[in-house]
Amino acid sequence: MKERITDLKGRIVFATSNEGKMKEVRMILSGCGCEVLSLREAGIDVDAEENGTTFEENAIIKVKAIRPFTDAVVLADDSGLEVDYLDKAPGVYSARFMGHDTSYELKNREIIRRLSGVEGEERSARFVCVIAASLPDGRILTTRGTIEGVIAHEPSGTGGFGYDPIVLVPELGKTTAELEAEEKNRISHRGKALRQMREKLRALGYCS
Ligand code: ITT
Repeated sequence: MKERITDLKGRIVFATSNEGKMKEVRMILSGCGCEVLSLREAGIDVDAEENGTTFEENAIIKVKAIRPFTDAVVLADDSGLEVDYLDKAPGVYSARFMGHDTSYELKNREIIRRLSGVEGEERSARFVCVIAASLPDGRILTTRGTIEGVIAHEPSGTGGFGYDPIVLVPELGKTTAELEAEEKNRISHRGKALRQMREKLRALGYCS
């Protein structure tokens, strides 16, 4: 087993290899009084098998896989897109939908295609994010955030990542890929779940 890294006090290791997530996480946690390290920055190279059937299970799998390698607080995000008309698919399989290496241009087109002829409220969908924390004392915490939307008829926007170009927020008349990064983080599933987790960590004295 790899050596335990013990000099990570005042630090949070965020267990993701998704650059888009990591960028948002850094913004949402900015000013929290902890240095936020990606796995690469923490020198940890572990890829957990996400074989859970819920966002909660997978987020916990990710933090548990990293716990043996550090004394820092470990956070992970398991997230995805639920499309109601598709029985909440791709859901926990969002990253693997049509294969990990398939471009999001194709994945997004395919979701739009599967909804052809479907109109109005029947196009409802949401992004879900569960943040798990593994604390140095062994406790596990989770928080959950969602943002409701509808699947757009055409992809639009270049911000964010993944399915952002096809998730239209009706109140704003924009997809989440058309929002400024700050605006997306203010209303997003990830912003909501991570701010709740920050509150919990603050109450326990792990960050400010
Ligand atoms: P890690 O497990 O390393 O964190 P991952 O991308 O495999 O990276 P998930 O298993 O949690 O992470 O899959 C999340 C997928 O859900 C992500 O790859 C996108 O396809 C989608 N997704 C989640 N949040 C999103 C967002 O804010 N905007 C667009 N797509 C999002």
